Amino acid sequence: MTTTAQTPPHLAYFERLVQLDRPGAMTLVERFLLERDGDVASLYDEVLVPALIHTGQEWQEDRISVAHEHYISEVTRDLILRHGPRIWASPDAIRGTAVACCAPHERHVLGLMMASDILRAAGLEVHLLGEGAPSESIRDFVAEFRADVLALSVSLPEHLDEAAWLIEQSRSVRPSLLVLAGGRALSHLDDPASRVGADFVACDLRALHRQLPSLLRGRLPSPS
Ligand code: B12
Repeated sequence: MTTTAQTPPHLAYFERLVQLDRPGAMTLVERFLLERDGDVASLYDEVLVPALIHTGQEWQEDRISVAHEHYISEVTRDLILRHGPRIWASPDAIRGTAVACCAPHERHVLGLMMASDILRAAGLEVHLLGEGAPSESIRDFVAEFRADVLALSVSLPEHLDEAAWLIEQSRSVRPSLLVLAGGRALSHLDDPASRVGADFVACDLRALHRQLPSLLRGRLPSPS
């Protein structure tokens, strides 16, 4: 593929990384952010997420290798870590705590990292546990640190039952917990929140950003 001025930014980003042009991909992202007044949520929604989905298709159709797909994921992880903090609320605006993790056995963590940045922008201190923590340990962590919010990500349908169990367990030790969930496994369901017992499910970051103020209202001190 040749990239032109009309090439959608996610494909231009993907193409840079197919050529192992990491500096080029980073420059493209910087330019995108400059044009969007530093809107990191748009960077996620319009560049990084569709680029990852495209990467999955290219991998499935054997046009890129597994190693290449890992490389693209890792560069994308670096970019989330680099640009996400631009939108975090300042430390004096923190008014609640969230624990963010993948469902047990789930390794797809990039969506959770992006969602965590949206939560941090809304004034939550997010303790990101990432992938691989066992359910009992997550439950105990939620209780010990008196989390206000549990943010859970589940990409593979075979992890839905464990996600539901984790949510039930976490609620049993912390009844006031607000449970937010997202991830590919929930995106095709008719009633995803009931399937896992979450209060709210968002499969795109705009929906999360829009709904957060009303979801948090009454649970956390109002922003001053
Ligand atoms: C990168 C990747 C990997 C990487 C993950 C690296 C990492 N550190 O995250 C690795 C290599 C580990 C991997 C492994 C596997 N993968 Co994979 N992977 C992908 C790929 C290409 C991108 C995933 C991604 O980051 N997507 C983008 C994110 C941002 O999307 P998202 O998670 O849905 O998140 C969005 C929303 O859902 C929401 N959200 C997410 N979490 C949360 C949480 C909260 C609280 C909220 C509010 C919102 C929210 O916000 C995000 C932004 O919009 C996808 C392709 C695709 N279509 O996604 C395949 C894909 C998901 N993988 C797939 C498969 C099959 C696998 C493996 C089974 C392969 C194998 N044989 O080993 C393993 C399973 C590992 C496991 N146990 O989890 C399939 C899944 C098919 C299915 N059954 O549904 C896909 C779709 C590829 C394909 N086309 O076949 N994978």
